[in-house]
Amino acid sequence: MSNGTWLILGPGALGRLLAAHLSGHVPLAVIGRQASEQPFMQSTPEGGSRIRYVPRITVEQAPERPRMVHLTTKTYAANEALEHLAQRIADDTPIVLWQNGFQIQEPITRRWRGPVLCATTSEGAYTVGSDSVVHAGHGHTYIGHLDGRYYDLAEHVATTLTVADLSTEPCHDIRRRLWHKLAVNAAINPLVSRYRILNGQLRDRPFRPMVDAIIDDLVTLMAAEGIDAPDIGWPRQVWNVIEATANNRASMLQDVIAGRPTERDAILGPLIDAAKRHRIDTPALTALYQNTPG
Ligand code: KPL
Repeated sequence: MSNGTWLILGPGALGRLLAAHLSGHVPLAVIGRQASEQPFMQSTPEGGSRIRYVPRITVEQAPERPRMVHLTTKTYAANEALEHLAQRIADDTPIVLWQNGFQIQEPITRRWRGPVLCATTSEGAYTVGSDSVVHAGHGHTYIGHLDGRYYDLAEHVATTLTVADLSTEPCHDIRRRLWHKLAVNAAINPLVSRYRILNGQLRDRPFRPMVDAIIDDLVTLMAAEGIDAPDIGWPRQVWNVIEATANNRASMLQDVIAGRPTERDAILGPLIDAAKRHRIDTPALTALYQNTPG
């Protein structure tokens, strides 16, 4: 495996989606628990499919000087995965964090010696078996540094991803965009995973008032945290996403069904912490946290 390679750490849905798209555009390898010769298969729900040969390696086989690392594990696995890889690669290697929520972005940005970019995406994808990914819905990705630094690098990554057919934009306000996604996820994911329903069912009783109560808490918290509301306001932002993803089985519901840990702490944790910091009472969010498996 040569230096200059783009490494994707975490062969879940997002990692496979990136690998399938970037293949042929940049030197690439996917790091997982086991090396494999098997190609990745990418398909769409309509039935189109393509096969991509991307080297699949273990951490031990990683080159010492990769061009960059895309960390695509779930939040709860991110620190351990990065620490393991850090023993192998140069400590100024650029990293792109693709995790939901706002739990690990700040600490990794502060402690890693090289540039750390954060990405937030609305691409929809899910895995099938150990080698396939279904690209369920086209979305858009934003990428940037928490303090607005390394814009050239963000531009380079965004251009490469866009050429590889994953529409991406560099931005100076990734912090705000991460909080926006976190807020929307907080209003949808814990409820649908608790009641095992599709996103669109939140529009019906008895769920609709539950979503509205969460939005009320989010409005107060976001204002206290200094996060600008979306142009269309919080309620419309949340309900628009529910409408647009009505037939989705949200990622947290997929985790619960598969018996995996959930992203509860990554999504609700920063909100509960902010509520404590600002001494704000958030009954709907607190109950949500207590009723969501970790
Ligand atoms: O991002 C999502 C997720 O499933 O994690 C939403 C927006 C809720 C779509 O399902």
